[in-house]
Order: sequence, then structure tokens, then C-alpha cells
Amino acid sequence: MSEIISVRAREILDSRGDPTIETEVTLISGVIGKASVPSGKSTGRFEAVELRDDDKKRFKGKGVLIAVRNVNDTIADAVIGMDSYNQFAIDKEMIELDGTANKSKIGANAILSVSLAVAVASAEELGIPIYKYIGGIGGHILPVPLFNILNGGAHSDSGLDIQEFIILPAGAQNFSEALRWGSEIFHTLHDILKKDGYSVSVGDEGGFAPRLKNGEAAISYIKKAIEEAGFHPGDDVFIGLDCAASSFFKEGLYRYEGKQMSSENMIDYYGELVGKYPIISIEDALSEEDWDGWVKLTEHLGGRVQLIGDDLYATNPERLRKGINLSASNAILIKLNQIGTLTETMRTIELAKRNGFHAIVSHRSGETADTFISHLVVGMNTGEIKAGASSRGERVEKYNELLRIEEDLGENATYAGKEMFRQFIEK
Ligand code: 2PG
Ligand code: MG
Repeated sequence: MSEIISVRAREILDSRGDPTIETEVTLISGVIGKASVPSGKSTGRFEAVELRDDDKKRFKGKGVLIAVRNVNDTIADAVIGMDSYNQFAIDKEMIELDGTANKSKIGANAILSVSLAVAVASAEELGIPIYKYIGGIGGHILPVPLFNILNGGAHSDSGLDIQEFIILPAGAQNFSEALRWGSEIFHTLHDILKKDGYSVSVGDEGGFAPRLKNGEAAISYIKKAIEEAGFHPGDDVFIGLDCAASSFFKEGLYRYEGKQMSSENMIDYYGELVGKYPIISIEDALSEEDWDGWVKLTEHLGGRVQLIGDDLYATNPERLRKGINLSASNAILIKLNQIGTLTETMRTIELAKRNGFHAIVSHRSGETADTFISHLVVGMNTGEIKAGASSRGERVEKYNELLRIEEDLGENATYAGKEMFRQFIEK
């Protein structure tokens, strides 16, 4: 038994300078576990609720003092005295305490900060890294990083409708090599954009935000950067997109690049892009409400491309179950704060894996220096992580933590690599 004796939360700032919550859980041994929660901008309708004060006099209404109070009073009262090793019971207690389907009473941000801090404290108490606490002797797969090197949508003012243009260095030998490749391509892209007179300042997730003509121009710049950095697109390094299509879906149509498109038009467009460029992964290609479109998309492209549901599933097992039954995609994005506890997140990952879905562990566009997701992805062996570009401290810290984990695992570390995408890569 490792008894929880204190739970304390505070309001801190995230990478956008907006308030978020950080919690410390203290165990009877004196060990302290600390965790903070991130915050999305292109949030899905079906996410658990991030409780904000709505007090316009503080942080333009974005303060989280109510969530902090909920941790310090309501949650603390319930979990003090509980065994920190019993993560499931603690998460269940908080879910019941909240009582709503979307954690709107106590706040998913409040609940998640405690859930993660409990796991961090438990690992510390045992003297093992968090990934080992989560995965035991099983966790050993280092993920393919999805580097978002060009930012559009709600994350920048580049004017591009697609939110994220991503590179996946799946052909590297190991994670540290993948990180080096990602960084080299990032800097090559910098030089090419600069030479062509584009802005090289970065967006929320550390990628460049040039005002390019359209999405295809962005993809072709990325392909060029991969080549100029000395790699083979479609063999060493692949391209991915997060379209965040819910953000341009209005009244039944996709308002994309000045045109009004149906799901079928969008699917044709993606099909063309996939034919022309080494695109191996597309996230939120369609809206979170467009189930019929997703089914057609998967029929058309599911054999060639990883089709990730982010807003579509919101890390929610019920929505994922629906997607599995309908064959609406072949992958799910995993964000702890979309569902609000560690154990529910782990259950969603297990459900995905049991059904042959890829599970990509993800950061949010508003982040802190917290590196829990680096441990989660290795502990759960999901094989893919999305944590922004190889730039900006809060992004790089996730990747640096993976370097440390890789070192800690030594010979036991296995890079997920191209094997992860075997089903999509032409032989
Ligand atoms: C996404 C995320 C993270 P946000 O859409 O996948 O990249 O963005 O956190 O703004 O929802
Ligand atoms: Mg997304």
C-alpha cells in the first residue's frame, strides 16, 4: 500500500500563455508526483469538458481556479487515504464523484491532473520510470514520431485550411536517428522557405507557417525539403496530414480552399494527393459528424493510408466502438485530456489494438513541459507519437524524453519503424 496523504493543485500557464492546471500528489513516504494538463484549440465536440472559470476579469475568462478548487477540495477529500497503486479505483472514484458523461461537473482538466500525478508518484515510489510503471517489462517500442513541420488551420495564420503537414521518418534505424532526420528536414525546409521569400516564424506546434498558395503547395515544399535533406520520400520518410476537417465543415459541406465540397469531392481530392505524394497518414480528413463519409473514405483509401480519427473519436471508447463496427477508419488519435483519466485512455488504446486499429498518442496545441505522453506511448507500445515539430521547448521536451527512454531501454529498445506501416507500403 502506498497511501496518498495530500493532493494540491495550482494554476500555471501553458505554451500559448493561457492558464492550465498542475497538481502534486504526495504519498505517505514523502514522495511527490507532479503532472499538468494540456489544452486544445481545434477541440472536438465530443471531448470531455475542460473547466474554465469564465470570469472575464481574469485571463479573459480562461482561468482555471474552479478546477483548482475542485482538486483541492472535492477530489482531495475523496482520494486521500487511497492506495496510489490502485490507479483504476482512484480514476473510478473521480468519475463517480463527477457523475456526468463528459466530466463537466468537476472538469476533465481537474480529474486528469490528479490521475496522472498519481501514476507519476507511484512510479517514483517504486523507483522506476513511468513507462515501466505503465508497461512493466512489456513496454519497449519507441514510436515513429509524427513531426508537424508546417502549421495551418487554427494553429497559425498561414491561411492554409489543412491544420498540420507532417513528416514521419519511419525508415530510420532507431528513434534517435528519426529525431535527427526530423530536425534536419525541418531546418532544410526553413532554408527553402526563406530562400523563396516566405516567413519562417513558427505556429503553435513549432512548425513553419508560411502563407503558401494552398495545401498542395505545402505538401510539395515538404517533399522538396525531404529530398534536399538527403532522404527518399516514400522510403525513408513519409508525409502525413491532419486536416482537422471539422473546422471547415459547415452546413453539410466542406468549405475548402474557396470551394464548397461534398464528402465525395474531399475523398477524390485526398485520393489525388495520395496518388501524387508519399502520403501515408491522414487525420480528421472529414468532419466529426460525417460517419457516412468516413466509411466511404476508408473503403477508398483505407488500404493505402492510415486514416486517423481525432475529433471523430475524442479518445472515447463508445465512439471508437462505433467506428470499429462501421469500419469508419483504421486508426485513432489518443489524447488523455479528451477523455480525462489514465485508465480510460489505456482502455481505449487496448480496444483499438484488439481491433487492429493504430493508436497514435498525441500532444495538444497548448502544451506544458510535462512529458507523460512520452512514457505512455512506450508503456503501451502503440508505436506512434504526435508531439509537434522538433522545435519549441514544450514539443522538444517530449522527444528528448523519448531519447532518455531509448537510452534507458538500451538493447531492449525497438523502433516501430516502417514495420508499423507495412499494410500501407507498396511492396
Ligand atoms: C489535433 C491537435 C494536436 P488541438 O488536432 O490533433 O495537434 O490540435 O490540440 O488544437 O486540438
Ligand atoms: Mg487532430
